[in-house]
Amino acid sequence: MKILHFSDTHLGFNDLDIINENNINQREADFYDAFTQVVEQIKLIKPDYIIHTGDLFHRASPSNRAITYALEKFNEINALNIPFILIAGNHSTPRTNLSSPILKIFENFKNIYVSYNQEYKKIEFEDVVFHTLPHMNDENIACEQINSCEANIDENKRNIMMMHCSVGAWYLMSEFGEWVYPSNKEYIFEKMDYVALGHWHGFGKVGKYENVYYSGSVERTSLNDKRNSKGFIVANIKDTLTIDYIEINIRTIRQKEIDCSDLEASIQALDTSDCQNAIVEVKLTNLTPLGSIDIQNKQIKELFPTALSVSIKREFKKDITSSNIDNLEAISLEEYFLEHIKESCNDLEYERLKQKTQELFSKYEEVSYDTN
Ligand SMILES: [Mn+2]
Repeated sequence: MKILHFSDTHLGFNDLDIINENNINQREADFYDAFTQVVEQIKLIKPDYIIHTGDLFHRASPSNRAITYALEKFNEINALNIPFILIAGNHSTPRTNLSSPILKIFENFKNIYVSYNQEYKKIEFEDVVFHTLPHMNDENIACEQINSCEANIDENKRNIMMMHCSVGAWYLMSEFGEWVYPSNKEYIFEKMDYVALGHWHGFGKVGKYENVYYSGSVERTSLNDKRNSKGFIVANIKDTLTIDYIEINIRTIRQKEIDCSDLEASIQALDTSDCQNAIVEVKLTNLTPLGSIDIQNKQIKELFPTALSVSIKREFKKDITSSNIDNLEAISLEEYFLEHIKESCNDLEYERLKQKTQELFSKYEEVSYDTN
């Protein structure tokens, strides 16, 4: 039995304020592209079942575009005649009982089975039972629901558990309303053929369990997520379980460093060949306060003309204590300017210009004082 497991597709997510040629936020389009790649792979792999372990949409009330896109793709999946089972994650679960869960829109598709009611739901086929535990806002209710799950294990069929949670404290995402699976219930995992997890955005096996996996997200919802590998799982359940992780192509993120103690050499040595269309993060290191003023972000960005975006972080020299940075604030524009001409001319010329500068600056101060 071949089960294709993917998760955390976060349709509708957007970031970076970059609009593409179709007038769509480029990062939002990246998420649609990642989802499309999985659907194309589903058509090739033709698994027996498809499962999605939550956070289909980024928000509980997605945009029209995200909903329209999802309906188009779900139509394609539905036409394959492969059962597709989905559970709600924390992002697609309303926080109050007043709003209607978005996954309800898939109720009328013939081959799509959704679980979103904050309770255990058994989805059963001839040879397999999917024990679905969607995101639950209330931990006490969640415990009872886990008990129902255990009570429904069918010895004569394959048993697959589907959840959107952190197993232990290791897989928390620092988000609102995360559900931590109680560790005293982990023994249930051993009674399952496969435990499919969502919520954690990296692919991986959970602890000592050979049958418990996060498929990871299909794109990064935060630039703190530096993973360049995203994809999905094909779980083959025969006498033993085999797990194949299949990568998709996603927007790359690159981290570069420019050592400002020798700016020119460092720029010269910079390899930008892997930055095409990438999200680039540049760290300027060994900066001095005055040196930092001289380096403009624009100048650094121009080093990566083919990147999608460039963000710059400035890191000051380690031996410069905060008091030196305080000094920077204390340096007036006048002093800074004088320092600059001192570097560029001889002493005699400096004295002459110094006088002139001080004259001009005092005049400027008078003017700005008057306008106040
Ligand atoms: Mn997620």
